[in-house]
Amino acid sequence: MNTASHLRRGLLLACAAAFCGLAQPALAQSKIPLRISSPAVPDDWHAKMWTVLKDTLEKSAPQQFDVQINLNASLFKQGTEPAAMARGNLELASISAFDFAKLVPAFSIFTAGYVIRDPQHQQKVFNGPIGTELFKAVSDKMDVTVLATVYLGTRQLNLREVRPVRTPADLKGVKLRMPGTKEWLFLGDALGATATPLAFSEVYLGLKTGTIDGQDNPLPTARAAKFYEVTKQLVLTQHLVDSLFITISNKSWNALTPAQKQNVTAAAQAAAKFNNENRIKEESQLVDFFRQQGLQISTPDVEAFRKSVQETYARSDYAKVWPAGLIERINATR
Ligand code: KDO
Repeated sequence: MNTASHLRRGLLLACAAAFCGLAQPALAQSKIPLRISSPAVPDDWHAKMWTVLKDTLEKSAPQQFDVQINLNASLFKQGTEPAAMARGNLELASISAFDFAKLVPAFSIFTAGYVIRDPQHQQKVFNGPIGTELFKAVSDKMDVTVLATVYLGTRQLNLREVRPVRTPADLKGVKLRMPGTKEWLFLGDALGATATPLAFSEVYLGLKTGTIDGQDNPLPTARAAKFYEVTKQLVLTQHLVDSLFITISNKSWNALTPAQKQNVTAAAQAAAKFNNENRIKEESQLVDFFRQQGLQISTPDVEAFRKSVQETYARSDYAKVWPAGLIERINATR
């Protein structure tokens, strides 16, 4: 090699190195951000599921996404996630039926107690034609796409002091904490209690200090958030088979390639599956755990609760906007 070609080669190598140097951060920057916000505590299954989503996506689409998991409502307050997504400040979240119902009134059917029977029924309803129709309305009105249905668990009552509870009348005057929207408060009142709004992150302290008399949540959440440390009774009302929906903003969704859409959907579904399987398994074991923690376990007259709650909803304005025949179709889904 003569001196000139030596020089040329050196120059080329130097340019390549410089290009690589520039290309490296550019590549990092070009990763698609997927910011997640959840009020869940880190030890709960629907918090851990986000790591499953992140890992699954990293395997199927290496280096393409920058998944950022924010728990404990550290990024956005509980219930404000849909607005953050609409503003373009958040890409992914697990949204509840209660938050969908604010803009898609038909969704309030799933905020009513004793509508969904169990986790299997829930998956069949949302993975079938009813889910397709309602998720389309959610996409049209809220500009977000639902990717998977998460079983949050079956909500039970959890009281600070022991009291006899057989029917809704026994909850008269009980300050039952509910998340702070009218749909949630309606459910608390329908149970016979005095619904009191409070953010999830404040419930432990509220129970400890007595600003509230009780809270309702699925057992795995009561375990993960350590509510058993500050309560004395569990009342197994089974009043709501609760759902969360892994949802992505349409702005982010529409910017993905078909392959990326497939990968993100598969990762969301893997996350939901991880949550659902673990939560169902844990739910079946937790009554014993709470008993060991010293809580009194009460089995109320669930039929009395069901009847009273269903009648309250049937009389309400919510039922007026439920599409004709929807409750029958939900009931007939097997
Ligand atoms: C709660 O605040 O009781 C609730 O269970 C409501 C759910 O919709 C969901 O926001 C959940 O909290 C959080 O994910 C914390 O577990």
